[in-house]
Amino acid sequence: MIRSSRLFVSAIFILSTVATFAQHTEKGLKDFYGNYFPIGVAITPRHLQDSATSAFLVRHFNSLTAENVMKMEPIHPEEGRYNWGGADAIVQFATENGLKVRGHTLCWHNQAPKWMFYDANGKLVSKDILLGRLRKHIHDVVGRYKGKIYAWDVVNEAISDQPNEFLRNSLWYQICGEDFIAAAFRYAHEADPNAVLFYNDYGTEFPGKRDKVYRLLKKLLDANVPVHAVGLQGHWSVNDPSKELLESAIEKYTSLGIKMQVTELDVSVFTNNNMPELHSFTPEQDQLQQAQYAMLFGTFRKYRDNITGITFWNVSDRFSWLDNFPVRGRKNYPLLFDEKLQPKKAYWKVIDF
Ligand code: HAH
Repeated sequence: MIRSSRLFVSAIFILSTVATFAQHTEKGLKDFYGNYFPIGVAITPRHLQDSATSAFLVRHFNSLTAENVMKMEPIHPEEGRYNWGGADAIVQFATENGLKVRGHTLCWHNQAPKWMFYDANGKLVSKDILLGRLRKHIHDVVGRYKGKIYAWDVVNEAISDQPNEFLRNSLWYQICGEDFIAAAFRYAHEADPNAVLFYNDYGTEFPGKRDKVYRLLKKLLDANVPVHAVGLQGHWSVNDPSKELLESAIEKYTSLGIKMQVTELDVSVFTNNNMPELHSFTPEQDQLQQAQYAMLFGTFRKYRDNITGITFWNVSDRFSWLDNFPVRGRKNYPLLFDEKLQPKKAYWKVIDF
């Protein structure tokens, strides 16, 4: 009797050890791409407080980006005051669990604090003052995570969407002209000479924007500005981009001799700005999304020598920034995991090669 219950206890022990082992070794998305490139995801520090979500992150991803907490306004809301908490938590979690971190972003026209551009009398500051503030910001943020954040989106979205305009008419541009771009890269390189420095933008596959991004990169490289790579945000849809446009963009950028990443991938199921009558993921959307994800990852694999990372913008269809953009309150289903964190059909397409 004693002997059989001991046997029973040891059997349970062995089974539970095997189960734990299986759980830890269950393959995730990143494992299928181990010989290709890291697979990342944009998160908020809150994801790390929930053990089921953090285990899910570690299973599927080997790189993290902060969706918001490293942006200029959240991290540096007043001159001389920083909110390090969220950024520190993400970097610490990544370090403890062996994930890489991409920093996002150091110089952008959105989510930049007002104080950066104005003096005490509410007047726009001079170019010298603004560049001094930018330098201080970049040195403080990049310096704090030196050696822990391997890549930075230094400048985000500086190119204009207007057909007859080259650079976006932001406060950065109004005050500094185009010089703020080269300056931002130089400051980041001073602060961490080993960090890989990116110019990051959206719509980078469409010929008008693509040619402007190419022109900017070429100009920076010709002037020996330390720009090392281009980030295609990858806010795409079930229709866009086509394989042809994606390939021609990849070839055009990499002809400059720089690396690239897809930094903010999602595939919207909508192709217009209408509010649908039905808030659900339809079988037609599912089919189109599977095909689009299969095409995208097939292309990424083909260009593995040039592509050094793919990062998803948000974790699962439970929440996406696209639930509120460009149409507020329109639920989207742009990611590889559903609202219960289960893999969608598109997931199986992405790992089927
Ligand atoms: C991105 N912009 C930003 O890089 C990222 O920081 C943010 O969290 C979400 C999306 C995409 C974008 C935009 O800001 C304006 C128009 C189109 C696309």
